[in-house]
Amino acid sequence: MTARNHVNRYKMNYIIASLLLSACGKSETPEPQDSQDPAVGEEMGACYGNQTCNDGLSCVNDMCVLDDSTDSMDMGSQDSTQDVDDMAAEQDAGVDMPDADMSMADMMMEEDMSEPERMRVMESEPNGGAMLDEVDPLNANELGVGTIGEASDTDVWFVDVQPGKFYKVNLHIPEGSELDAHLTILDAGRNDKSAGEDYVKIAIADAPEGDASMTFLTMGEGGYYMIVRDARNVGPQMASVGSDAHTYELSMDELGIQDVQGNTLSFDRTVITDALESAGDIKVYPFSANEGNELVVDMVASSDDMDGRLFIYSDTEKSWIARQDDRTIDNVNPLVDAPLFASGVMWVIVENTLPEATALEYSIAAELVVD
Ligand SMILES: [Ca+2]
Ligand SMILES: [Ca+2]
Ligand SMILES: [Ca+2]
Repeated sequence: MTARNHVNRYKMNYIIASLLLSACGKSETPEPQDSQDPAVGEEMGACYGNQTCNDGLSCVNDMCVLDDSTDSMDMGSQDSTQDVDDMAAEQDAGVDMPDADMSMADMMMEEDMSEPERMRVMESEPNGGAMLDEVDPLNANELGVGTIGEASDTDVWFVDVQPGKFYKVNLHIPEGSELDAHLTILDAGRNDKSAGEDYVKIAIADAPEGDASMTFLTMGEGGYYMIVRDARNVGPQMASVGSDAHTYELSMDELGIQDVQGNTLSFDRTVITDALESAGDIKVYPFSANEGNELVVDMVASSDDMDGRLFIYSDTEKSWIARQDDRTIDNVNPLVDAPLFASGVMWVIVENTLPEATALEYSIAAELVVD
């Protein structure tokens, strides 16, 4: 290994270590509040102002009810009545049969057929992210297949994506795999800065032997790294886990904004409640504004289980123009209070930075001062 290799590997490990610290940091928050009856957008709750509900629900007579058309999401074979075009296109695009010249071909046929079929891309080690040639490229319609082969193994995949798109990334643990899923997504370096200085988010297994998944908004240029590790190899104890049996499959699907849109936010300081559906989920609140307008967004988690983070994304700038994580050293709830330096369509993005969080309700209020 070359000296530069060492340096770069050190750098990546440093990035991983520091982002881990930031993600597992402070957790003091205001007193927990009890949640009320079904919130707007939830099952049996009222519809949003635009007559929509949360995923899996339909707005009927201004009440959100279970939508049986969501079954179609499981299979790519159905002509849906109101399915998202993007989703259908994504699934069509994924129906590429790989060449049958691999020994994996037979295994593929025995895989869970409820997943849309994708081109399988096998990792090529070392794939440790230390240099460009140690990163495996992955496209949105492909399935990255790899193994945490030894305790020191870190697998880094690179996705080159356009800004302003929502992706759900899934680190799938195949049946029989011994991997304890741990997934990190970070920017691959932008604006002459190191990887991970702009954006980092971590997801862990959603259940014992479960997958790790998260949704994120692509911002800026340069693409993203997706880092796969075994959770037992992460953290201070740095256990030594890895073998041919620590297998995984990594995929990403583009979502439409309707898949991630939150309850209606009125930008007049009205406090609304909302919730992320999982620790790695995001919620998006669209609005329009002009340069020089003053934006305030105040988000408070309902319990200290959740640690919120805010981004203000500008469609004009194709990147975030304001962000906030912890409002004070003792309060991890984010508060954006800033003049905007862009005009046009923008999104307030709510995220959670604690991958183990399960209570994901929060209140949010915003104000746009046009003066
Ligand atoms: Ca590997
Ligand atoms: Ca590797
Ligand atoms: Ca925070």
